[in-house]
Amino acid sequence: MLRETKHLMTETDTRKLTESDAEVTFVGRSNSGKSTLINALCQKKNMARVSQVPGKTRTINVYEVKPYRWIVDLPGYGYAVGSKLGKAEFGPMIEEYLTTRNNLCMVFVILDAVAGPTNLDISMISWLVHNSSPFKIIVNKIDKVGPSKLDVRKKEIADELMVDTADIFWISSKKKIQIEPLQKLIATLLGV
Ligand SMILES: Nc1nc2c(ncn2[C@@H]2O[C@H](COP(=O)(O)OP(=O)(O)OP(=O)(O)O)[C@@H](O)[C@H]2O)c(=O)[nH]1
Ligand SMILES: [Mg+2]
Repeated sequence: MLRETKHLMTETDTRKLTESDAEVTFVGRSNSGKSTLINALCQKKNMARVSQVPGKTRTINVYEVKPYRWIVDLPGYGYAVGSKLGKAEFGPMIEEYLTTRNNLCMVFVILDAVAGPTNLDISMISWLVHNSSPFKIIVNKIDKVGPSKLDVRKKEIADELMVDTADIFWISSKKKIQIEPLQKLIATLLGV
């Protein structure tokens, strides 16, 4: 479905991005697993760069599923070294990207199952609601929560976010748990 995805461009300036027909993006805390998830979705080992060190993705990385149909990997927030936080707290590059892309059809907000929603995640979600941006919440790294504790953890996170557990994608990018429903949604959103 998303297997033919290729790296298209890397930019530090959102104004240099060309037009797409449809794009989806991933935002979240640094180290929440955005790049790992993009690789899992596209069945790649090393297309998007992953690291043990937070702050790996410092640029906007565009991956092309089909011509003009994009998956965009953004820098993580909450990793302030070398970057001044902007007024929306998650950095000017992210905010500019989110406000200028005409064909952005979904923002996936990735949370870490162990860390749960941080203040920055909550402010990102509030910002998206406020700006009427379509978004979905993904909780990644569920493999790090013991199977016996998973249901309780899901309820805790959903309650903190004031949503239903069924409204969240619960996944593990590393162990490839529940990747397929997300692949299908992205393929539909991008019309591929
Ligand atoms: N256990 C576990 N580890 C994961 C999972 N997804 C990602 N990781 C690990 O989390 C670390 C960070 O992953 P990245 O994909 O680089 O995270 P990122 O959100 O792109 O980080 P930045 O680029 O810094 O914003 C790496 O060591 C990954 O192997 C998961 O589902 N389970
Ligand atoms: Mg990354």
